Amino acid sequence: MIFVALLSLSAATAAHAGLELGQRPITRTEVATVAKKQFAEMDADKDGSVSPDEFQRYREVQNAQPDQGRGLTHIGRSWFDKCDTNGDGKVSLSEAQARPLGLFDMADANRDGVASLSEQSLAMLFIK
Ligand SMILES: [Ca+2]
Ligand SMILES: [Ca+2]
Repeated sequence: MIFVALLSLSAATAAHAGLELGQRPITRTEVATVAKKQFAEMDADKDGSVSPDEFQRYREVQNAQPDQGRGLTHIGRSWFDKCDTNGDGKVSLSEAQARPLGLFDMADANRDGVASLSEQSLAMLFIK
């Protein structure tokens, strides 16, 4: 049990680090995949939505890790409120993906599905 938890934690950390802005080109598919993985980690009871409690627990685990990724898929304190766009008190997978994908689309100025390093450096002025 603990081993599995540790495994999924290190995977989460790698995923966060991988989508750090300004390191390398990022694809739209990657953003969707990372957001989906984070969602699955947060949805502890696997009922297909993240409740405020599940979000809180995820944040506690995340805060215990020293090096947190920033950027498109960063899960910050206001993540829940920003993602719950229909205001039903839970975050669905599509809501969880909509935000990072929206940020990605903003960065991907030429709409080729890849945020190049120069596109990201522009986007960093707006995101954060
Ligand atoms: Ca849930
Ligand atoms: Ca919702």
